[in-house]
Amino acid sequence: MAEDISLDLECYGTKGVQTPNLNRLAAEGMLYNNCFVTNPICSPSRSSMMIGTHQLKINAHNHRSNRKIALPEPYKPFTYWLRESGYTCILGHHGVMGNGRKIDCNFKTQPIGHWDGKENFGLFDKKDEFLPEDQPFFAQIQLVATHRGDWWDEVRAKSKDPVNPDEIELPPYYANHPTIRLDWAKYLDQMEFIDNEVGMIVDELEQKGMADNTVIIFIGDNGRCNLRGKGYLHDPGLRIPLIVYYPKHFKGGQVIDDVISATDITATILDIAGCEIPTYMTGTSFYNKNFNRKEVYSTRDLWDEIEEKSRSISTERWKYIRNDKPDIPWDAEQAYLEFYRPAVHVMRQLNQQGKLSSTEQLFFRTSKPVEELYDLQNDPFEMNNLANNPKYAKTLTQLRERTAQYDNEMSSISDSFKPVSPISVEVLDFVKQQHPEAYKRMLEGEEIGFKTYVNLYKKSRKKVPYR
Ligand SMILES: [Ca+2]
Repeated sequence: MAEDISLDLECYGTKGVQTPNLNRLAAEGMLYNNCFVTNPICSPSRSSMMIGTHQLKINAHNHRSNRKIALPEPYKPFTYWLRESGYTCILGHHGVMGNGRKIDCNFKTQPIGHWDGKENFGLFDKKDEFLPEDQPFFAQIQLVATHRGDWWDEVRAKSKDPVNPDEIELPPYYANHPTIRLDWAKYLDQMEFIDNEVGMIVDELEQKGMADNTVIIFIGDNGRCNLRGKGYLHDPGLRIPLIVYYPKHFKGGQVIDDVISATDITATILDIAGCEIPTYMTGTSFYNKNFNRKEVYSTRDLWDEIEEKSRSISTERWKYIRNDKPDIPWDAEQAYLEFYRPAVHVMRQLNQQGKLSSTEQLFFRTSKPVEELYDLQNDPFEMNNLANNPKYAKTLTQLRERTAQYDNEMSSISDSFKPVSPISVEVLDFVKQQHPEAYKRMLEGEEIGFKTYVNLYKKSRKKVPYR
C-alpha cells in the first residue's frame, strides 16, 4: 500500500516516470482503472479498509479521532478473520523506508497481538519479515516515500536518473511554473523509489520460493497530496491505483474498468484466502461472479482544524459531489497543507498578480458550489461543473437521490468523536512569528520541512514551562 498516490505510474500512462516493476506486475496481472477510496485522507480510508466497511458506519470518518474507543460488535479487523483461518498476519517489511508499519485507524488498535475487541486489540502476529514457515501468510506493507515528507529531496538527490521536470505533464488546473514542475518531478521520483521497493519485495518472495503461491495487490491509501487530491472528493483524491498479480490463477495483461471500492479489496482478500466474508462488510469481493458494483460513495469530514462535510458518488462515467459546507473554500489554508503544497503558494501569488487562467483560478474561489457534477468521460479533470446545466438535470437528480440513500444506509453507529488535536496549527503560527524568513520561503513555494519546525517548536515550548 503506497501513500498518497493517484494513477501516476508509467503503467497508467503517466509521462516522465519509470516504474518497471509495477509495469511488469500490471502486464502479467490485472490493472484496474476505476478503483476509488471511500475517503480521500489516510486514517478514515485505512479504517474502512481494515474493517471492509464504510468509515461512516463505524464512526471512523473523522481523521485521527476515536483512537481510544473500541469498535462495537460485530465489527472486526479483516486480519482477525484471516488469522481465524490459519493465516500468519505480518506488518511491515525490513527493507522498505521506515519499515512500512503504519496502521492509522480511527478506533482502538494495537499493532501486534491477539484481538478480542474488548481487552486485546492486536491486528497482526509479527513484524517485518515473511518466511516460508509463516505460510499461509498475509503481509501488509506500507510504502511511505510517496507521502509528503522531508526525505523527498534526498530521494531525488540519490536517484540515478531523477525525473526531468521538462518531461512531465501537469493537469490543466496547475500553473505551468518551474517550481510546480519541479515539485511534480520530485513526487514522481518517490514513485520510482517505491517501484524499486516493490521489485525488492518480489525478489525476496522469489528467493524464498514463495512467489508462485503469493497474490500481490498494489494499492494507494488515498490520492496525491496536491491541488484537488488528498482531502478532496475530486478524482485525484479518490481514484487510486490497483494492480492484482497472481499469474497462476488470473490471466495477465487484463485492463479492467469495473468500478471498485477500496473496501471491496478487503472483501476480495478474504475471498482469495478462502475465508467467509462477514455480512457486516459493505465491501464485496470483485472475484465473486455476482460482483456488480456501479458506484462508490465517498465522504470527506474532519481533517485537523478543518471540519468539512462533503459526500460524493463516483461511477465509471459520472462524479457527483454534495458540499454541505460550501463556505469552506477548496483552498482552506489548512496549516498542515501549507507545509506541503508548494503549488498552492505559487499559484496564490500568481492569482494576486492576475496571472492565472480561468481554469487555474477555479481552485481559489472563495466558496464551493453546493453541488458538483462532472462527466468523467469527456471531462476527466472535472473542470466543467454540470450541476446547473439543465441538460443533465436527470443525471443530477438520480445521483443526488442515491447520495441521500447512502447517507442513510451508511449512517453511523455513533456520531461522537474525540479528535487528536493537530499540532500543525501551532507550528505554522510559530513559523510565522519566530521564523519569518522561512515563512517567506514557504510562500515562494519552498518546502521548508514540517518535521524540522515541529521539532523547533517543541524545543521552544520546553523553555517556557508555565504556558
Ligand atoms: Ca495516505
